[in-house]
Amino acid sequence: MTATESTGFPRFPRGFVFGAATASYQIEGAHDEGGRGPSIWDTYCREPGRVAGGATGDVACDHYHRYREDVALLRDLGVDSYRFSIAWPRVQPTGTGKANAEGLDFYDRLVDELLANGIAPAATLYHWDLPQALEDRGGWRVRETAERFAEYTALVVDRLGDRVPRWITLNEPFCSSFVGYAIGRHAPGAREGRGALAAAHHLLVGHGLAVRALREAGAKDIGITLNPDRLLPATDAPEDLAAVRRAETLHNAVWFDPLFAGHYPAHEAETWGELADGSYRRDGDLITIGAPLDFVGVNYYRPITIADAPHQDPDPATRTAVDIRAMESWRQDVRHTTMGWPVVPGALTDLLVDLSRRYPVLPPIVITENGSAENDVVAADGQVHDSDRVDYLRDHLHALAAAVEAGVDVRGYYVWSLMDNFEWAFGYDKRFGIVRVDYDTLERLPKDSYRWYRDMIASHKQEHP
Ligand code: GBH
Repeated sequence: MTATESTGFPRFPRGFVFGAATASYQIEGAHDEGGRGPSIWDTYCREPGRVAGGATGDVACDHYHRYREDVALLRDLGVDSYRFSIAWPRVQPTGTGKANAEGLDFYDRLVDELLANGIAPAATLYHWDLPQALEDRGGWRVRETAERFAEYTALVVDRLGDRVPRWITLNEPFCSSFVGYAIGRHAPGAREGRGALAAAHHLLVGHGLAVRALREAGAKDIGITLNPDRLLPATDAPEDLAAVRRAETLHNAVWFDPLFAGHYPAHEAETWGELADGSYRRDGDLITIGAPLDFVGVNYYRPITIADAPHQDPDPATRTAVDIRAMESWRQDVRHTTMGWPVVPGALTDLLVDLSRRYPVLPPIVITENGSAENDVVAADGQVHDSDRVDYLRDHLHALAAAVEAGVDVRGYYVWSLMDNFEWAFGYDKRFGIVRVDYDTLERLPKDSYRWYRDMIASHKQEHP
């Protein structure tokens, strides 16, 4: 029996990358320092009733000032790579024009600190914090934002390209478009079907233009992070199966088809009616969007059970987004995290096997987020014994290893998240970290899950010296 078998750790091939992930608005704070301009999340958080407890990212984890301490935590964890995001409004406070040097300086220091500690930076260019000034001109509803995104990307890669070995253009464009513009649970909080569909397309175009800017600057390991969902029908009734098909278009096909198959989904019209014709789409866009990638990032948390629901919203695209969200129904047979999300590790294996079958030209997969929000408590011994999170991570890593075993080309795994942080509309109520953050003192406290992940990485390194 090998060391790994005796410890029960999942096993991965040599060269598999282990990491941890965060995002700028969720951890940085320092919202008005270093010349940073306001983002759509600064605005959204200030609108009454949008975010639980009226929370904002003004201070968050104060990572902007404490990044050295956070990099030390990453070093002790033993990760190969750290996925963070760059705040566009730090680099361009109004989303256009020349770079704000002070903003880039922060990421320059962070990148150097990571490299000095033997950790490979993986930079996400857009994790939802659009400069407010661009939203005022239409945001992702308009093509101009895609063009601005490519210019911003060029400024970033010009400064950091010599030291950042891995790039991610967008994080979960599904959220930036449908959750932001149709469901309204993310900034900018709109409820417009057409706006959301235009946003989806412009995000994809922006991604393609950014890939071009990165390649022109000589960047190598380039990908996009998506959140494909494993969708299960509540029953075998034809209405539920049709609802699953609509949800497939919305959650999966509208992203994977143009990126990896060169066309928009065939069933689009069934989902969005006449809005699918897309006056915002231009000849040549699919070529731009389909620029070859080195990997596809997959964020995975839970499967979604879909049941048909009565349609209420008159706008076909808003209706699909909103109704499908309403269709999520809870399973009674499994544990749920504090997000209310069912814990079904096997669905990760199935999702990945399915994706790789459906898209024969899919590039290698990297899991760019996976983790769980749990009811953490600081015990009498001063520690957080988050055994539910340890179980979640262990079971999902085993499920991932099973996908690799089944022949899926998976190259890495980033846990969400390095530390507790601003969980968007849920504010600070939900804790996803493997490190606890005390929001009064801003002290960091590694949890049991941090130690479990550290030991798992160490055992992998022992097996593959
Ligand atoms: C990821 O989103 C994010 O990339 C990350 O920033 C986040 O902290 C993490 O997961 C944990 O949530 O349908 O209106 O209720 C995961 C996708 C997006 C799923 C928001 C839940 C709620 C929108 N999530 N969504 S709504």
